[in-house]
Amino acid sequence: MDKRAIQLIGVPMDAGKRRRGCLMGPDAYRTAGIAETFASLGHQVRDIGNLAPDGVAPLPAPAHVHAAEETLGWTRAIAAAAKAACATGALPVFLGGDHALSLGSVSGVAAHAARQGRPQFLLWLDAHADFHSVHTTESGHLHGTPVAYVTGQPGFDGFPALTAPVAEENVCLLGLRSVDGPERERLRASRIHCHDMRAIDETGIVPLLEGFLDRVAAAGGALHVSLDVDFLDPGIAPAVGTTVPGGATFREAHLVMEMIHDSEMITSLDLVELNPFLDERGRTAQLMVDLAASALGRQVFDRPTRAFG
Ligand code: HAR
Ligand code: MN
Ligand code: MN
Ligand code: MN
Repeated sequence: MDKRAIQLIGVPMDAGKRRRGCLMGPDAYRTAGIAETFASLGHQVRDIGNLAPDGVAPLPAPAHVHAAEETLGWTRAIAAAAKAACATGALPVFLGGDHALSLGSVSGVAAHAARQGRPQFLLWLDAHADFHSVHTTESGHLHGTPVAYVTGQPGFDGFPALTAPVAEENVCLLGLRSVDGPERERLRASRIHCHDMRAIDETGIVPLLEGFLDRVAAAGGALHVSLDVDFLDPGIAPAVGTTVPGGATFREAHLVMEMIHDSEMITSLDLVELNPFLDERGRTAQLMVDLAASALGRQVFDRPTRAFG
């Protein structure tokens, strides 16, 4: 991979759900040496520190929705930081924080891609589909909504109007094993590519991901990768509030990241849902940093760039 300018953007947010602790995520990644790790791969790293949410006026949301205004304030601040990072030519890495941060990161990077005339693609590595709207969520947890928001689904009144919705057919959800009823029906009616854990069991991860990366390459797209800790099996990644058994293994996860690296198409990355309060001696934070390193070029032997597209 070409050496890149990487911008680390700390997002200490907990607003996307009721259980607290993800706000410690950015410092856990720093403690695990994320900046030094990327620098050791030859990249130029700048850590801009932590963002804070914008102040906002009250938002019309159903009463059971948790921290709607705070989430909106974060969305604005994160989207602005995403656009500013992309404008410098850097590859932003968002250090979460819970998955509601992707309301801002993905909408921000997609606005930048649209200005460049490039289609935005989104790879969502997660046990969950995160395809609720403010009106369909039963838990009221907005970390379960960003895929719906960034693809322009209805039900986000009061949130920033999307300048560049991500086309449904450019979204790939990989690792699914916990999808709610309303999400399933809307996903079925959409053009989003969904690969559950059974698909991974049956064919392995390679053909599923290859098909997607081929489409990104053929379109000359920008590629945002959103890595939720709960994509991983809880046995290797305990530090998340929403563990679901049967997740990606250590090698499956690294292989995904290595293929992303070989495609040379990644333009932005989220590391989300790490809850250091639930970790065991930093092992989950360290694994997330190591996975990010695989996506950005760490490998035993160089391989030729894969002929995607
Ligand atoms: N679908 C459930 C809900 O909406 C759980 C969502 C959990 N989401 C995350 N991120 N942990 O994927 O409440
Ligand atoms: Mn998620
Ligand atoms: Mn999840
Ligand atoms: Mn598919």
